[in-house]
Amino acid sequence: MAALSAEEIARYRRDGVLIPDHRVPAGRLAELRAALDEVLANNPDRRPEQLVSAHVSGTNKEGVRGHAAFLEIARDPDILDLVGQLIGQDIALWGCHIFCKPGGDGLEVPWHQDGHYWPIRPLATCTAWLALDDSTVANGCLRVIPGSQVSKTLHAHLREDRADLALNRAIDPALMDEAEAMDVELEAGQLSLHDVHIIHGSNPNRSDRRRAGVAIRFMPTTSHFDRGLFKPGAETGLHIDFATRPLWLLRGIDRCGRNDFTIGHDESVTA
Ligand SMILES: O=C(O)CCC(=O)C(=O)O
Repeated sequence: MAALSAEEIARYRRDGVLIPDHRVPAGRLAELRAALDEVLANNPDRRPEQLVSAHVSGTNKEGVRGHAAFLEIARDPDILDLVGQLIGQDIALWGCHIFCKPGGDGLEVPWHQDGHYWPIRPLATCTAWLALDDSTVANGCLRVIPGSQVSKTLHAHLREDRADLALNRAIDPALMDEAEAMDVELEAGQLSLHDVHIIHGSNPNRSDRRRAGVAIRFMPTTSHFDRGLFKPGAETGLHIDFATRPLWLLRGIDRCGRNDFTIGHDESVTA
């Protein structure tokens, strides 16, 4: 079992982010990178920072042609062991978003809290952000404000419809201090874990090296994925449809008893 120490768990609770001592094996990483190449080739009309539901193969209802390799990695027992120590052993997979920033023109991800957009009540999610390329300050690694999740407050976000942003909602700058930011630098195959309430974002990629990562979204099944809460795509500028988004029960049982694990699993969509 991939295990976090008591100190690491305490650090995650305090900071809202953790880089566990874990690496995806080289062979697996190579498969994922090949799958990424296919997803990029199959979605030429979609910005590569906006590849939502990349784990759903075929043409999914959110318009992205994903790849089963990303579903496979979401089922990885080591990753589930790590996540389970943070959110409990009843785990649902509800999302998987590739953020690939090409060298030279990779978009900025504005400072935001994910919880702002997500129809999960009570709001609880751990994201495993797996680096498919080395992710560094130079190529626009993930940045977080450690501790910003502790109060579990969702702060006001402002709408910014700029073509150079990967999302169109950004936290009101008066409500945070960028000087407190921590750069989450990772080598390809490493991952970070972050809490649903943490303030995070990333700079544009001004280097000539691609920065790709996949954000795998896990929630405890004590929470309800409430499909009716938001209108499709209304909140983020992303093409998302929570009404038809498939969920997978990966461990344990559906504790709240209200999650629907059948919707969106039409064979032609997820096969
Ligand atoms: O990959 C990035 O730069 C941003 C990731 C992000 O916003 C997320 O995982 O929620």
